[in-house]
Amino acid sequence: MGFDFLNPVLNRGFVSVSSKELHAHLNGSISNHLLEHIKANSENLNESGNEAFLPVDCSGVLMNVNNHSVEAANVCNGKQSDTRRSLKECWSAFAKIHEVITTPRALYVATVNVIAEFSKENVIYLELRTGPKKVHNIPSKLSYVESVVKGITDAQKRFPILLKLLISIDRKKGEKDAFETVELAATVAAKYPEIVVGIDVSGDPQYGNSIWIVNVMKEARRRGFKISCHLPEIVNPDEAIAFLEFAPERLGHGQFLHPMYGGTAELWELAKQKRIPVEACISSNVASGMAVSVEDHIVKILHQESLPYIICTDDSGVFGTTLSNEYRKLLSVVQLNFQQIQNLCLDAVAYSFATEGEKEYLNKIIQTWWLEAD
Ligand code: 6MZ
Repeated sequence: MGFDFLNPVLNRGFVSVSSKELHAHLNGSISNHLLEHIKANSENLNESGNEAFLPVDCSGVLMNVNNHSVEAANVCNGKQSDTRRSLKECWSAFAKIHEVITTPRALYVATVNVIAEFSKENVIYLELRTGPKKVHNIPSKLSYVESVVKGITDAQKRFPILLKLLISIDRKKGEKDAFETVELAATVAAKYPEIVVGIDVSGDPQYGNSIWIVNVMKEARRRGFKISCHLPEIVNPDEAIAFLEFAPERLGHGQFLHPMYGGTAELWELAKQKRIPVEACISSNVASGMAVSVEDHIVKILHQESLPYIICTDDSGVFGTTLSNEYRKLLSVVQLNFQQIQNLCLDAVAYSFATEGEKEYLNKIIQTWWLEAD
């Protein structure tokens, strides 16, 4: 695969430290601004030839690292402010978004613009994840995924960003639906092997017991998928142990791994032994009450214990955040020097679901940037 499409990034002269996003739910990443646009234009969006890309104003988001200052304005298309929502309120926020994204065109427009927003923030590698839905005018789950893939393919041509898709299993929908989702993912991956690379296990953690989820993950792995699995967002050490024993490639959240936050000593020992990279979503976890404050977020302990983690947004639209903002929060509780920030960026590449060739290239870009910035 050629990487010429990333050249414009090299010429920007500025670099965001937050250049890779590995945990972003598509619908949860839709900003208010974008959702309002789609709502207001729902009729027109069905017309072909309608301009799908909205102008994205991310002024101030780029970080100037030439003077080693790591600051970013927290402004990106309606994502100005951190939004607090209880976990329960999160699910109704997703439901409200799902009520708007009800046509293949709306889904396509949402996909390209979510990507545009990440790209404008200098994200050069993005793994989006989404759960296939058959709703209103989206006739099948296959057509849902195909609209997303079309959005990804078109955005890939337009923006200097390498894109992958993870298909989400919604645990609330149960075992049968989960196995069907893996089957669907395999069908789409056969057609778009460079894009559809993984399975995400997410959804409301109050539903479903762990055993069937482990079996579904086994099947996904057998089919050749990489797996990112949300650890329960409620205290549930038994389930977390079952997930860690299975050892997905990455874990979502992980606040309750440590005994200080509700985990057991056994669970924490297992986490240290397995060393599975944790997708740390600081704003999301604080907003939804999983972590009391940024100071109390598990990422601080992961860092102290030299355990692997990646900084991610989760649902940048729903929680009103950006990836730069997440890095800024990390830096407010963890002392990192210039080299350590670069290492975090390189770690994110290592833990990504990109191919070895793509990882090599992304690493080269990052090293060139930081060399020039140093
Ligand atoms: C668990 C989450 C989540 O798939 O419609 N989702 N699942 N924990 C979270 N932390 C807050 N954030 C998002 O994106 C929205 C869906 O992703 C999952 C939920 O199932 C939510 O409905 P898509 O693109």
